[in-house]
Amino acid sequence: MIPDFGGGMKMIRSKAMRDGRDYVMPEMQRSIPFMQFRGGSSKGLYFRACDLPAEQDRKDRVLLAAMCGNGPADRRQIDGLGGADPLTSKVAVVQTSARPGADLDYEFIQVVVGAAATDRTQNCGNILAGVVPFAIEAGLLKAAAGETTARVYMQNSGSICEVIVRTPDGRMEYAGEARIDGVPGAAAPVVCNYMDIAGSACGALLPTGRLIDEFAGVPVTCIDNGMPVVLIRAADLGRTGYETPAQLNADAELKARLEAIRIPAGAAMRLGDVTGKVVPKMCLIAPPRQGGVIHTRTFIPHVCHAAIGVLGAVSVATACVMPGTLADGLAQLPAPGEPFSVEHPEGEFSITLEIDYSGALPEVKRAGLLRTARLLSRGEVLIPAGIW
Ligand code: NQM
Repeated sequence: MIPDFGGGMKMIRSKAMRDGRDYVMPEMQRSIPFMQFRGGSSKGLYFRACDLPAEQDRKDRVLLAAMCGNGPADRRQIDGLGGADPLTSKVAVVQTSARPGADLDYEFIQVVVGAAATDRTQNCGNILAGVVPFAIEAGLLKAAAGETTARVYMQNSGSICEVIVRTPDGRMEYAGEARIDGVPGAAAPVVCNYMDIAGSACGALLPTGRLIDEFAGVPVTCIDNGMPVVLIRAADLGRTGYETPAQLNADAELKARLEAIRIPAGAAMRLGDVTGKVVPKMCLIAPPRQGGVIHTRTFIPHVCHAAIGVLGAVSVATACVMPGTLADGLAQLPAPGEPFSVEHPEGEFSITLEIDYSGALPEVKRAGLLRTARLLSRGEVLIPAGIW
């Protein structure tokens, strides 16, 4: 059963000794119903929009309190439910959609680790994998018998993803045989078909208007097919692209060079001053070595991803099909109809691209991929009442 999704105030009473006598110290906390899901290779808190304040500043204060606690920036997020890592410091806010052609609206919020700040510039395809299961569990969406298909409107990017989950007897099924790299074991498949995601945050697939740019003396390809990404050949920075994330995370010189590229690249990609933002992602590319299309190491943007983000991988795969990008020449394209396998530190990420070759440049009309998700916990998160 789902928890009581009513929310509300709770009086938590504690005893304190003062002047040798017992006093009851009232401390007001507010409870908010939530669920926690692993979505793909990320993890986050999922809320119904109706259980949060409608006004954005207040909503952000509430979410920061739930994730990080009630105080200044804390890398450990010790006073909240956040996982102290960019991949586990994520929030989904879901509601039934009033838009034609959509069943659910999904707002993604990245809680910036160590900054006590939220960022909505990017979307998240991993957390999206938990949205339909959450909507079914929380009573926002009625499951069909056997399989449920829902069209999710992604508020951050203004685009649609069609999601298909298994619902035998009209209930979410989590157990299954699907495996995705970066997640141990197997689970029921969550099929995600992204439509028309070009220019999700930047307004154009090639936001600088060019296939190759140069920033801080380094050639790059800036692309946004669902996620703003700056592609750089690892060799151009004196790296192989096969280093482990731990090695790259310890590489202060590389990180400084990436940031020196990222700031002007972000401005050229129409993202403004990206100093405190989580986009664009910085992706080192190298020739494939596991039978895939290309090999990657992605900084999101200051920590090297253990694998690769969903829409980050779609943007990289898209650059691979476009002649004249930095991936052109490195990428080994699959046979027609075969998936694009984007290699990453923990394995690979397969994407099926539907491509229209009729224009001057190939155009990706649809990106299909497989994720899994699992409900991990549900209940009430408590925040100091004064914050609401
Ligand atoms: O690219 C990490 C993740 C992500 C985002 C990141 C994601 C995506 O692994 O769609 O999934 O790039 O910040 O969850």
